[in-house]
Amino acid sequence: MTDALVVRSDDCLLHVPGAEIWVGVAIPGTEVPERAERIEDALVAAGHPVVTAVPHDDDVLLRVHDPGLVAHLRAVHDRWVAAGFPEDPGQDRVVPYVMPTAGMLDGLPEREPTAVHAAAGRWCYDTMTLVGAGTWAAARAAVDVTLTAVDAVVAGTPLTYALVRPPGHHATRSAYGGSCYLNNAAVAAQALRDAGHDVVAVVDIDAHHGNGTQMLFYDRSDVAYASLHVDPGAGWFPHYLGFADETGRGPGLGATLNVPLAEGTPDGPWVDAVDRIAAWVEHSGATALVVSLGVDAAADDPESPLQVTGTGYESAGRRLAALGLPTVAVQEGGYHLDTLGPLVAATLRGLAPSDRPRR
Ligand code: SP5
Ligand code: ZN
Repeated sequence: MTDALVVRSDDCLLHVPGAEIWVGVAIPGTEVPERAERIEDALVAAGHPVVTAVPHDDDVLLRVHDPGLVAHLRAVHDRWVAAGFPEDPGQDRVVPYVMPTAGMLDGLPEREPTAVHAAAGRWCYDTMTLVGAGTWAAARAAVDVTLTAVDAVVAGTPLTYALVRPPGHHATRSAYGGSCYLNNAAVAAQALRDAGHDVVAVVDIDAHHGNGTQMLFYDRSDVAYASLHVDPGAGWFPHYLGFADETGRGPGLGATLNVPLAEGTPDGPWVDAVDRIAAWVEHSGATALVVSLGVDAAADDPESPLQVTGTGYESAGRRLAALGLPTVAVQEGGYHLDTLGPLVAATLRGLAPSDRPRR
């Protein structure tokens, strides 16, 4: 049995969300550094080989994201501090207050506000995703972890796992949100394309729809995106995207698949949805696979109403492993600290190459 190669970085611990502003109220952040520590502990205990990320330049990152978003994230906390916001009004993290929605601008260009309290809303779409002192370093380190995991797969390792945080699948080309700043899975897909894979599939098993990844590739036929997730129409983040009738656009028509699931969905129908997605990927022509591996569909998870168990996650891994594709798994959500490590381990067990049929 070939265990997944785990790639990690100490710098991924530097982002401390502190709080999320939800319906105007500050609640404790859920996407905490201890998540990564718990996952690493579980994977070390399971015997996975572990390596530390190697620095990579901004090349792939700047083709996935608007350079303006990248520049903003790099600088905005320093600007916030320089403007005195930690002392007055007493907020040490960047929080938006005006976001220039399409309804506000009505087609006029988005300007770049000089005032940082205005600029804070220019590149984000929610109030849940605060920027603190270590946010940029952690998000950028997650990209290095992801690209190191891609490199290993390109060099012939069949399965690698990028142990990253903050997660990425809600980050769009030009906006962060949903606890995500830079889209790690999209970076992986683009890097695999650049390495010569003509079609790459991204399968997103996080409990939430990966709206960022979907829209980054919505017009493209070379990256196929499929997701199963709790029905956004039932009141779950990201609310506005992830519906079954979103199937791609223009040249990308047919290269997006959404399987929204009812609240309370347990292992049986959840794994059936993974099966349906695996069959779709098989017909996509993909020669490499990125798995957006969120474990927040778990029964104990506080952030979703799905009821998946470790057995379900291992089965999902096995179904995807049967595709026989070189695979980069990238960590997304998962917030129940006592179970998320074992859930990731179970998924990687299922994904392990020894479980793949010989062809
Ligand atoms: C990567 C990932 O899993 N992001 C998911 C972010 C979803 N956050 C939405 C939070 C909605 C409000 N939750 C507060 C519950 C208060 N009881
Ligand atoms: Zn999630």
